[in-house]
Amino acid sequence: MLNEINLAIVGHANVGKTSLLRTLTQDSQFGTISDKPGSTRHVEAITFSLSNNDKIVFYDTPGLEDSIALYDYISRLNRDYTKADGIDKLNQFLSSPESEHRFEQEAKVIRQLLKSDAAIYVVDIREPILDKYHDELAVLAYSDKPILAVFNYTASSSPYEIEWKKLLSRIGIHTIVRFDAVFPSLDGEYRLYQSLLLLLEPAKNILNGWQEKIKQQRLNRNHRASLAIADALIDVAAYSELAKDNVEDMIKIMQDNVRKREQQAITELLSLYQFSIAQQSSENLPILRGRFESDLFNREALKLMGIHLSKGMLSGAVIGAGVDLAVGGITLGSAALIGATIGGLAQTAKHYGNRIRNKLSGHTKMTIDDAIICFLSLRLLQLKESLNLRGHANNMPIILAKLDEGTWKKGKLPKSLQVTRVHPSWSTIGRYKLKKDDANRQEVLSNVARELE
Ligand SMILES: Nc1nc2c(ncn2[C@@H]2O[C@H](COP(=O)(O)OP(=O)(O)OP(=O)(O)O)[C@@H](O)[C@H]2O)c(=O)[nH]1
Ligand SMILES: [Mg+2]
Repeated sequence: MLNEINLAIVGHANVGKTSLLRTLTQDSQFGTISDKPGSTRHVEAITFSLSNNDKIVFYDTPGLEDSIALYDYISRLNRDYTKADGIDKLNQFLSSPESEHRFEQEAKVIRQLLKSDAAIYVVDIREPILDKYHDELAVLAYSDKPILAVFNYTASSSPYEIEWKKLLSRIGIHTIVRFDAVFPSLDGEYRLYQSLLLLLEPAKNILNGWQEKIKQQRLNRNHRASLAIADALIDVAAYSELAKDNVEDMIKIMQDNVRKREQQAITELLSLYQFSIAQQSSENLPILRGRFESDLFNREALKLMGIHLSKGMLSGAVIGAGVDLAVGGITLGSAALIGATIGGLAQTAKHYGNRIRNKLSGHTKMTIDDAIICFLSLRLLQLKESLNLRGHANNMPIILAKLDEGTWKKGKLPKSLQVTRVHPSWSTIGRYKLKKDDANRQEVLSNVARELE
């Protein structure tokens, strides 16, 4: 049994080799990707250590460009030596002068291929079969290495797919997998490694170990993301300020603090999933430069998300003993308000502030409305779900996943979060110093995270 496998990713220029590696290694920072050929100039390795010292090493290689001339050149080398097999021909090529000049890039690929256990040949199936592909495959086949063909750009169908299969089969490549580097299907990765297993039976343990590692990485990341979201929700739910004379100013301060906390959670999620914030740069999409486009306190956005608004938030009026400062998304703690609520309260926060600010005692607690916290949780959950499904070669702006999160849409906090309301010291925002290691907070944190999953 092997305890290390080396896999070379090869193919024509600009077909998505580096993109494929980003997705397989779940690393959006790996290598250089661009829509122009020649992005990868050198062989670049990425190594993963598995348990029991097993290792899997992927090698990204420069794209093959001038394959017609290369094939021609190799065919003309040492024609007298008629018994030369494919590997001899490649070795002759590597010791020939042009391997350091005209075919310097191609030589890097072939050198790496000969040192590897197998190759993954990436095909852009939108391309018709051209002579250059024939020739490049003929050269690669000289290496006598097991080759798995990966059909990229399979998110939409291509009329050339059958032709590609025929061509590959004539070269002796019969193991083919459809795997879109940017929009991988859910089982794509599994099929890819199963196919690789067929070619590399001695590396079975390593490939299984690697698949298990990826699976664990996914689960672990999903869990850490849930904890990050739960942490933000607890911070916001436990957050309170005292209403004094300046109710409207206080609302603004509280809103701002909560917005900042949301931003912190977004940044944590993006970095946990190894996506860079700078990538999110397009206009008119929900996530804009790493932040949500619509404001957390925008009532229309809340409605669009389908959250049931509390009556207070709908009308901005008094409910029972509590008063919702509707537009602000802030609630006055109901207990504190007994005695302070009066009939005929105005409909808006502004009015509310004017009319009764003098009647509020200096100890009235202001907290963030349930509906806002539900909205926050839905936004962060959607982001998490999108990141869970997102290929690491995808450098387009994040489009939020659709969720069917009944509990949160009801606009009422689930039980696991309700308890935080009476623990202002559990919030990192506002008046109190957080007791980070508070065992009760930790317990609630895992409960909330579980509920999120
Ligand atoms: N939509 C879509 N775009 C892709 C896919 N694969 C790659 N791309 C895009 O195609 C372009 C080229 O991708 P790269 O990964 O740089 O290709 P490469 O084969 O490494 O290119 P070289 O290093 O120049 O040989 C980039 O703009 C990618 O975003 C895919 O499956 N779907
Ligand atoms: Mg590349």
